[in-house]
Amino acid sequence: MNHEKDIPSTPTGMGRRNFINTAALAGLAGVVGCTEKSGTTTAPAAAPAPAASEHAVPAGVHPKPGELDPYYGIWSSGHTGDMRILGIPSGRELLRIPCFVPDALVGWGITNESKKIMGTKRDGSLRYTVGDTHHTHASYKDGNYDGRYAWINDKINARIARVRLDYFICDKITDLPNVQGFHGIFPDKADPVDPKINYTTRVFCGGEFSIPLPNTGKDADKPEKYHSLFSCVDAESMEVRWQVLIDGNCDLVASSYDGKLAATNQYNTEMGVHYEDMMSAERDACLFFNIARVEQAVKDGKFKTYGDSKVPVVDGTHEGNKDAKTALVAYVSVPKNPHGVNASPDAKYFICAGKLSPTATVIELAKVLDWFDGKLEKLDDVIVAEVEIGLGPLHTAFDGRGNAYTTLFLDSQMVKWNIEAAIKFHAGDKSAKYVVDRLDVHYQPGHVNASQSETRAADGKWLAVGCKFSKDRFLPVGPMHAENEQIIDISGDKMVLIADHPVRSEPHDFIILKRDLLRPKQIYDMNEFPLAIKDPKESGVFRNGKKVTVKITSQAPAFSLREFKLKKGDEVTLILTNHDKVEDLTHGFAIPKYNVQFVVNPQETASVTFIADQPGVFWCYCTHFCHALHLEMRTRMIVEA
Ligand code: K7E
Ligand code: CUA
Ligand code: CA
Repeated sequence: MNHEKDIPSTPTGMGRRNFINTAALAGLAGVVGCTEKSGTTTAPAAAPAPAASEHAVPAGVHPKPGELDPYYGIWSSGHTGDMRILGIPSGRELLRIPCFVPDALVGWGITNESKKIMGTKRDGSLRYTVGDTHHTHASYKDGNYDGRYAWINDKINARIARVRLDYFICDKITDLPNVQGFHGIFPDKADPVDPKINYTTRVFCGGEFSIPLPNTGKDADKPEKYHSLFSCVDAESMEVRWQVLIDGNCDLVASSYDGKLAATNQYNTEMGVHYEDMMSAERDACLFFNIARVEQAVKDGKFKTYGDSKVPVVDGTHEGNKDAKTALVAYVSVPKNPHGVNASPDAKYFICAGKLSPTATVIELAKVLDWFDGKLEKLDDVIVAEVEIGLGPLHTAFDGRGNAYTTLFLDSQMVKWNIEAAIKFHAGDKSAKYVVDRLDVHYQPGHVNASQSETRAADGKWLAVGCKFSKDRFLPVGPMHAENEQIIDISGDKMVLIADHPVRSEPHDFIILKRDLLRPKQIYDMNEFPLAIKDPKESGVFRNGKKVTVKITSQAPAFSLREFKLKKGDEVTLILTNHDKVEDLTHGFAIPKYNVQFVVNPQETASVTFIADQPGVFWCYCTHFCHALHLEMRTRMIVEA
């Protein structure tokens, strides 16, 4: 396996050969471990010398059969509109939670319950069948995840979905009024006023595309009418609490640990309509919202509304925020077209990744608060470092030991850099070596996150990198490739690439949290469902003119009704309650030719409504393998002509 002469060295000096050796060693580590344990002496002949790795590959990277991953990963899916749950570090995908887009496995978008969450038109059809999820974050308590909720954005239709992390289901979807291109999302971590509230009560949402407000089609050519809104959604009610009208646009969003500040990066301070215009200025901005002041302004009635929306909109424009002592928003100048903004786990800094500038900018939050209090004269002084890290910085993760890990899209690299050293360097100490390590990734990374990264409990064990291109890493499967998510061990000084995982396009953001922070429930509580059929004896066909209700229960391997009769033209609501109590004992319900398919998990109830427009005999069958008699688990729907 001597390919090194075909493989050019990368410009960084980190030879591809080195990389390949490290990866090969990682792949073989498990084998070596096993042979040692079992006492055999057959070491793999091709194993490179252990010296190729700076430190040992930790055990359990790929769990053995039956072993569990120590972390959950919560992933956005991109244009499939769902949320994905992974085990980390194995990268094994465990679940897809449909949110914005119908899902045939569970019947999302088919059942009445899911349609109600997704939203329907007058005729009962879904309002939208497409989505584009980018950013996902979970609720906090005391600066760490509390396992209640995760939220995820839909960029296309400006919707935010909440996922309950007890059942791993989407339970609410909210539209953001007057927003297009809803992109960044971040829950708050505390209340800025009430110190007793040390948990998430708000979710901040950035509107990326500026549109004429109100967007009636009359003002397309009036640039002064174009604005973006920064929105705050109530974590419990999921109602939009308020919005802030800003100049420029919103991209990514971050929140401070004390609850006092939220931020959004903006790449289009130029208010350009074409990309050349959007990159014409040398600097753009990172905006800081003073949350307590925004909420006070809303209380004081200092807001407008737009169009049909009743949501209060306060003024966050340059014009309305000139005086620091009353300003709701601070516009901090940062280099050209920034992308990610991330909060360091020591609660001190926000890091802005430069994207079109090869820099990272470190902003000290205490100084931002000083500026709002009139104690810091020049807003520019909130920047405590602006240092070169490489080409195309996009997102940053943290290890809890003072280091930041930023994706370099153009360099196809991860760069590990030390925040305090960068601050020293920026202050004039040119001997401060802030770049600690660089590692080639494959290829062109976008999002990155480390285990527990954006919490006070950042533990610096694993880094996942979402590489937008996989090229030669996997078997070719036609023009579109899987993306390559890479797992990197960051527990030592050097980053060590451990594994590649193909993922279906295209996840953006993700978080990695310790598995004991979630407390998943194994079966549903039947009382959560108003339509639950509590006793199988309540099953039957109940007619009210043309409206018919069919009540069925399931218990392996049978449905409670062996058949049910309908008349052509009936409007049928079929309710199914699963009476099995064993975890994972899910049943499906499919009606041929009626476009009906859904599942009911243990103790769950779901319903569907349809018109019995095709006469005949239809074998409704269980779609989910549940029992030795799974294939026999059927009921006859008889529609009389
Ligand atoms: Cu989070 Cu991809 Cu929407 Cu950056 S964005 S990569
Ligand atoms: Cu019930 Cu298969
Ligand atoms: Ca710009």
